[in-house]
Amino acid sequence: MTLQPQPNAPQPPDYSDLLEGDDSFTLTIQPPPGDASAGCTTCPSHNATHLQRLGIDMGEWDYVVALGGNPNVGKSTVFNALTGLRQHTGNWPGKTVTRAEGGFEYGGHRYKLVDLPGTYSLLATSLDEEVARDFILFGQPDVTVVVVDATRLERNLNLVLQVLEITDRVVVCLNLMDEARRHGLVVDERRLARDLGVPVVPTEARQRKGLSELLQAIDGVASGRIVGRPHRIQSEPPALKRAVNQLKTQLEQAFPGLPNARWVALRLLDGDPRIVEAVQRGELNDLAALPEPALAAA
Ligand SMILES: Nc1nc2c(ncn2[C@@H]2O[C@H](COP(=O)(O)OP(=O)(O)OP(=O)(O)O)[C@@H](O)[C@H]2O)c(=O)[nH]1
Ligand SMILES: [Mg+2]
Repeated sequence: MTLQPQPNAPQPPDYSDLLEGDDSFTLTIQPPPGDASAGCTTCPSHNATHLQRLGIDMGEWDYVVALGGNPNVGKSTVFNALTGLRQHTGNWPGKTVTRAEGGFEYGGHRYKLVDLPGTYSLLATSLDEEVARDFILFGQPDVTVVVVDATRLERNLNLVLQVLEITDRVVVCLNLMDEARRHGLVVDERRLARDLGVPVVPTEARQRKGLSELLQAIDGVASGRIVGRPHRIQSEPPALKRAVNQLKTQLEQAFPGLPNARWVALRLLDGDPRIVEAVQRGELNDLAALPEPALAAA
């Protein structure tokens, strides 16, 4: 990642390193929905590349997308722009306290989008953080979009790196780019994408800028056209590796189908009281289902 103290013309994102089996795939800026130049809104080719906001009226969906990130970085603003719903937004942290769900259609697929409370870490300390953590870890989203504040990258990347430890199906939404510009910060998003090994899409969600590119990246990762190759910590001491593997096997036997058993094993070894309790009570598989999602206002 490079922060340069002078503004540059924004470069189109380049995910060529991450593309799998489709060399022809390029990121092009689509006209915004409703644009008069967009052509006939009823023809299939239009609908294949344009966003249709489905609100709470999702019906069946092809993919589930989680929207995670630190508090107050614009997650609900992105959620509202893509679903047409009106989740509470405002300029202070902690507005979203439970998960909300809405839908959209893009690229011929139907998506369920899940707006999560803000969290600094997957090592949750508050109830809202647990809601986010549990969904990212156990809700088995097809894509996790981590929204980050471009003006506070270092702090925000902590969560990104934790999420990259558990899944490679990640898109980083580099939001508040207008604020970064105002502060004279230029983020080298191509370098960041290369360093992280997943797509990084600059956005200004309040102005609805960059959302076409965000949708293309989500669609690419969901469909498998874009395959993330995150850099992970390799230097695990052999004793830890043995203990984790042993515990992981036991967890998988006790909770068949449990996603991210390795992460749970690490938390148990660390003595995380909530995870210890969930294991003792046999509730581990229920974590992602609690609490019920809020129905966002249409
Ligand atoms: N300047 C600017 N403001 C933005 C942008 N995106 C969102 N905002 C504003 O940032 C504030 C926080 O946005 P929210 O969408 O509520 O943030 P959140 O991440 O859902 O917050 P929590 O639910 O509290 O974690 C709101 O005032 C938004 O209008 C952006 O790209 N640029
Ligand atoms: Mg929110």
